[in-house]
Amino acid sequence: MTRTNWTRDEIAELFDLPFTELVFRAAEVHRAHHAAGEVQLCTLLSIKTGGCPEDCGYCSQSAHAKSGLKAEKLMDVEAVLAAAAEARAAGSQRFCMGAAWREPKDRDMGKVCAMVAGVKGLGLETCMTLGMLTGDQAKQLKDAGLDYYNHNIDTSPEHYGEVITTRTFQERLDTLEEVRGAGIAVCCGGIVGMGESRDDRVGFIHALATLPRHPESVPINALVPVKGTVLGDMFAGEKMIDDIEFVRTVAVARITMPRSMVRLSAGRESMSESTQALCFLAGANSIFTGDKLLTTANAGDSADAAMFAKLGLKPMEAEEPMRKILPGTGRGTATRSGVVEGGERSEHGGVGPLHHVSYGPPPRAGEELV
Ligand code: SAM
Ligand code: DTB
Ligand code: SF4
Repeated sequence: MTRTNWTRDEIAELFDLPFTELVFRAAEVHRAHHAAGEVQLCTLLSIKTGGCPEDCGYCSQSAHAKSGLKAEKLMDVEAVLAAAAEARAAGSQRFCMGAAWREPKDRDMGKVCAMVAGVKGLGLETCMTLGMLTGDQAKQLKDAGLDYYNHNIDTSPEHYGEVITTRTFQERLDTLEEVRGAGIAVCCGGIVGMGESRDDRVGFIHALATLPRHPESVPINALVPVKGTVLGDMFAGEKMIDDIEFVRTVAVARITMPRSMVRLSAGRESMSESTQALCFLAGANSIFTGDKLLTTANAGDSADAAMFAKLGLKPMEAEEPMRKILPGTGRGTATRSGVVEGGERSEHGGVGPLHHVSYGPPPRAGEELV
């Protein structure tokens, strides 16, 4: 039974564990629910860049920031599909499309839904992040075939107002409820290294781990300091978050949300391979691939292929554990062999550069995920 009744004290105690004990426990939980040597590959595309009316202090795309980013119009469907085809060729499993909107306008929904249907038609999982949604917009996205919606709480309820003033923490939760109500899987996480305290990191994980149902995906971003943003300028030249504290956050997310995919998201470009390896050991099992996130640089496929080879990691091909029980997905049980019992064999993976690295020894026979 997955717990959603974690207390803040329990989460604080996990953070306080000796580091090696915490990572060991997280690795045990990881192995009980996931294929520990497999990492899911996702690719991001900014389908509508810049000019956002929100004032998120970390974001290059906010109209309040002086990042020098030029506001662009919503991309054409064909251009999005071309980028998705490229991502698939590079071995990505999921294509995540992000728009710098407070919320989508109803007049944009037709184009956005066509993007979802088209990307899905290429055999990729789809994820969108478009800001706040009404119930009706969430339903339209679901009908178009959207698998995931990303909407982050970003930080603890207490720290939230220090980072964003134009929308509330509660409004984020309301959109998450609309997404759930429409039957779309939830991707929800946040950012560490925004000047928050340890107690805020406890509150951040607590808010996620006590949602009525855990998010299927939990992206943990390390702040990418962008010049001209409030937070980028505040932390210019400083180390935003200690590596060990970052790994602790990943480990606590893994322990408290055992079946969720924990994504090592923004900030990898400036992270050492050793820190990333510790994150994988502590239960991170998803990354963004490619040279670019939305507007900032990412590690890049060749660096990741080299890291996967060095660490003996393998791109994930099986369906993740929480989705096989999501109503209406028709998915079966994921196993280490990539076979989806009672469902179809995953059609993803095995095609891109990251699939051609040497992965180390195969899993032992009979070892299954659940
Ligand atoms: N406008 C939509 C929204 O805010 O929900 C979608 C796009 S927004 C860029 C998606 C997420 O990216 C944010 O919630 C935040 O967690 C993350 N993000 C944005 N800028 C970042 C940065 N500089 N460093 C780390 N994460 C960042
Ligand atoms: C998430 O939590 N991280 C991704 C995705 N969701 C949309 C975005 C990271 C953005 C990093 C800053 C940028 O490239 O603009
Ligand atoms: Fe806009 Fe999203 Fe950036 Fe906030 S994070 S400024 S809502 S694009």
